Amino acid sequence: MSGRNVNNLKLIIAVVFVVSICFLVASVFGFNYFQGLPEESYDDETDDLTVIGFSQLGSESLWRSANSASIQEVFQKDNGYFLIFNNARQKQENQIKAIRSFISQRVDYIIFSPMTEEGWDTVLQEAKEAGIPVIVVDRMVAVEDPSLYTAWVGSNTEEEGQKAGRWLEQYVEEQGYAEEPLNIVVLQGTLGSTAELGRTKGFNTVADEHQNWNILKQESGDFTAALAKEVMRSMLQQYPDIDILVSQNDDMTFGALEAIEEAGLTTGPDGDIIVISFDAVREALELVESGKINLDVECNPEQGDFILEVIEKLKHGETVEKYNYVEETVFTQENVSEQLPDRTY
Ligand code: GYE
Repeated sequence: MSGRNVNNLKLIIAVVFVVSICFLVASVFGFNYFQGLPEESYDDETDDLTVIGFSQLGSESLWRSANSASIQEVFQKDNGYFLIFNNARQKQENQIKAIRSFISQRVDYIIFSPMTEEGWDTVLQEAKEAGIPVIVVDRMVAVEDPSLYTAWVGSNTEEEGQKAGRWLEQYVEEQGYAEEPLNIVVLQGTLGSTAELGRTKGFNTVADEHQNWNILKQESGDFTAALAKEVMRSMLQQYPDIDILVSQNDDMTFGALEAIEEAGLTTGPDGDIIVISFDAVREALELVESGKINLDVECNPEQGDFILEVIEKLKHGETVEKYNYVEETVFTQENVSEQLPDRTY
């Protein structure tokens, strides 16, 4: 054998050795990390605990962070639970992967907040066949067979959209320009998500009753401040005469307000543009109080206790309601100050 071949052979042996060590380490610590599966796993210690796999769709908004925190807070070890949390980072394929890994880990319950409504039939069928109850939270799934999930906990987003429309109706009436042409732009959330579909439908139902409400444009800002700022900027260039902005979440409102200010315009009860927002997180409520946002339609992210109640009932063999709506209200300058001291998110 030539010296060169001997060196190549040594190199190959070294590579095989290093790769084997990696696999050994992987098998000791579990393959999850290497497969991009949930960061946390569980073992024999969890024998007495109820194991929950929770697939959260992402972390696009303040609302979402509050929602994750609310669920993480209730499913704790001292409460009898072990929670495997997976953040899908805004990708449905990651959610499907996470749910499959929960099934293969044989969790007791699966909780998941679906990114958009379509495309869940197959994976939910797999969960059903494995005998694992699924609790859908926040957004809905559009599946052919509703028995693919046990219960749903969330907000009535269509009603939220309607509340926005009814408030606007009353407000323009009080201001004395109910009969004048009103130019409206809408920043929509992630297209195809329940929050976008519901809020769009609910608001449009009211808008359709008014011939003088001109919806100039509806465009998605994907529930994020950054994209909404860009979209708002181009809407302002395209339509110099916007009277009303309907922004389907607070984060998009923050971005849009920056674009509006940069265009030299003002917002709120004393401003150029009426602003309607959704979610009612603390930072946005402060802007309601200071007069930059006219109306914030509340969407309650604190779903943890409701989900706990559903799972506790299921654990005790009780029947549960299929659809569970959380309570919500609306905020304007008139009532916001009472709420602010108690707002934790
Ligand atoms: O309004 C928004 C979030 O699905 C209700 O998703 C939820 C929405 C919420 O990113 O801020």
